[in-house]
Amino acid sequence: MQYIRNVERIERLVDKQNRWRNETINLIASENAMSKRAREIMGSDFCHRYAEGHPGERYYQGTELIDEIEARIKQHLKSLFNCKHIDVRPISGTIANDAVFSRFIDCNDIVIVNSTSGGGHISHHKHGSVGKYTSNIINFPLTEDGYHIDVKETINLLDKIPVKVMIMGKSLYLFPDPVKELAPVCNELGIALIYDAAHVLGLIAGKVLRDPLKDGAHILNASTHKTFFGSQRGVICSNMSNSDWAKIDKGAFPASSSNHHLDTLVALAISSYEFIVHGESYARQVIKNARALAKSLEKRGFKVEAKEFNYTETHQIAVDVSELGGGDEVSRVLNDNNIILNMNLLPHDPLDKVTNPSGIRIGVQEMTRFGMKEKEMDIIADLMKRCIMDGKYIGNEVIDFRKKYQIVHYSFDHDYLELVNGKEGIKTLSDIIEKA
Ligand code: DSN
Repeated sequence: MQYIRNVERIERLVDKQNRWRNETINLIASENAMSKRAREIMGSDFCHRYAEGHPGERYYQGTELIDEIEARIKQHLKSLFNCKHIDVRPISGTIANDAVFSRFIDCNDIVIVNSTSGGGHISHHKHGSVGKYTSNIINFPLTEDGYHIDVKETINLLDKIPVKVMIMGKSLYLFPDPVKELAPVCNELGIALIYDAAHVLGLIAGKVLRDPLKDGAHILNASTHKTFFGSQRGVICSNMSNSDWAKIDKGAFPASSSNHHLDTLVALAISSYEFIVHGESYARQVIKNARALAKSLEKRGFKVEAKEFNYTETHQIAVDVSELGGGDEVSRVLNDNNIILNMNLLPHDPLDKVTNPSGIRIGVQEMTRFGMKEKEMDIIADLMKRCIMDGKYIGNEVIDFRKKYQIVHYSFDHDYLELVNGKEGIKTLSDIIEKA
């Protein structure tokens, strides 16, 4: 009986999470929400199954149906991401990174990356994936503002130091890295240029950011659930020769995973078709919302970073809250008021401030997907101001506000709603689902 009580406790916690997160304003920059249609397909029989290898060349029987799904999604994502090769098997962005790094970085190779306070992802550093292969990791020189790679200084550095691999892309990601400017230098010096587009895959595919592969990156890795609004997985894309790609193929399987979690692959397929239909208008709204939120926060007295560059070219903005208690305190207070985001090192922070950095990082992609626009960004800025600057409890206001934004837009759920809007007997999402 004791175990039944434990099971019930787990079920209650999951139920509480489902209800609570539907009542919050989620501004975590690395997350997003899937449509009901994509989410509900998870938990199918595929969640029990294995399918090592490639469609049509598996090591198991019983894979005919996943073969068709995987082959279809690869074909459509190749045209969406405009690439010759794609691997959809990595089960996360970090696994995608590891699949590639394990093939391109040899012991003692010199690798150049974005520093931690410059926004670099943990997998690019000594305690993450890169650190498994080499300890020779150097940082890109940054311009004075801290949000851009200094191209001239980087070229000087590359002239002096025999770098083998360049890793661009980052987690605090306000502006894209300069692929077009540095790719010719990499080609001349034989440096492999890997672009980690985990945060911005949806903005690249949505055509609001330049395409790093088109600009000369040799490989693009990404996760599929940040600005791209799929299930939690990873992808690797490239236009390299078949023989170079064969190395990466082995990096994905068997070097970094065996089975590749087929139930989330099926959900990714649904989300990808939603992206193919709606991705460009979604991506445009994400950028408008990020800039609108930056301006609204600035107007209310927050120190929003990178004002001189119009704040951002992505889904993210960064705010210096060092005079408001620091990133740790501000993010906790907001959490207690149902606004969820994370503390973040800012480029000029020393590394020992990692547990209470100067900044908070804000991403607008999930709230955009729930149908919010510039007007709603202004309301969010006002809630944040009253909470952090005036010390008011605004948690219940957040719950009331969020009640109006429950349908995932840029999705087939929303298309269906539009289609039946006003039809007799259909008033709520449940009515629609029942009648569908
Ligand atoms: N650490 C995550 C982020 O929030 O950017 C990505 O893995």
